[in-house]
Amino acid sequence: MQEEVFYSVRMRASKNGPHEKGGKHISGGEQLSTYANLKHSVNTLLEKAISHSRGNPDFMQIQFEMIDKPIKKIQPLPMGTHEVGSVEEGQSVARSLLQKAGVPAEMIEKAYEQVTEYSDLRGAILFDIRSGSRIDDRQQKGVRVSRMDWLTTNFEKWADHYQMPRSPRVKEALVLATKVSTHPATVAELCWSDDPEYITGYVASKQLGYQRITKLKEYGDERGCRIFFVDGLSDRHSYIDYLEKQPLFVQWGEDE
Ligand code: WAQ
Ligand code: MG
Ligand code: MG
Ligand code: MG
Repeated sequence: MQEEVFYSVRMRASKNGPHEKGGKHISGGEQLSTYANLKHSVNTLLEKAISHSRGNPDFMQIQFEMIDKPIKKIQPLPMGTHEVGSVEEGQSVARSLLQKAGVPAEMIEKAYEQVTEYSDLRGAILFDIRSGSRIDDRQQKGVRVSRMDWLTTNFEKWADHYQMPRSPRVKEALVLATKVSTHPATVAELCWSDDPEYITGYVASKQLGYQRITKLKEYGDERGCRIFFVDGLSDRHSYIDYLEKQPLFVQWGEDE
């Protein structure tokens, strides 16, 4: 696989104009594809954008570019699921997991105070656990993690083994969480979807793994959240460069 040439394929879609002109974010997606598979990749992303629960986009862009670096392979984070009965219970589980991962309690509260302000980005925000402030300079865009994927056959083996749905959403979230948590400056991640029908979210970190929480918002709510809690970030630019540019495949087990 390492000798094969791969392409990064990215999609973003919005409504009421493009994102940079104030349009509402509908959907984004990123894949790694061989040349032979590009048509399929582009189609998958097109399909994702035009049949989205956040609405029909009136702007969409799909691009691909060849990757000129070796692609790293890493094991998926271990996974756990917390069944909760209410948003309040779910959010309290999330807070205690973040604390376990090493985010000080007062910094968790500071981040939550800012959550609604950042709920309609198409990327993630970087939150510094020392200063208690957002440290990326991406405003309404946020930082979009890219150049990562998980071969479908290997993901489906993982899903069957853990009795998880073979869902692209779970695959994409676990790929992203695995990539983000692998960087030593990442303390933890907090995420829930901006899709109105999807209420399960997670807290992830290198030591805790990927901890799913079955209810982090109410049905119908289009406010999502993606925060990377970071510490000791002397070089913010190389961190963002890792998130956006380091190509990486998640691979479970030993097999190809
Ligand atoms: N890089 C950075 N931020 C992203 C990316 C990305 N590649 N993709 C999405 N986001 C941000 C963006 O602000 C979205 O609005 C927000 O995250 C939510 O994205 O185990 O579906 O794709 O059952 O709607 C987690 C639980 C599901 C899955 C998360 O997020 C499971 C989800 P969505
Ligand atoms: Mg999306
Ligand atoms: Mg997604
Ligand atoms: Mg979404």
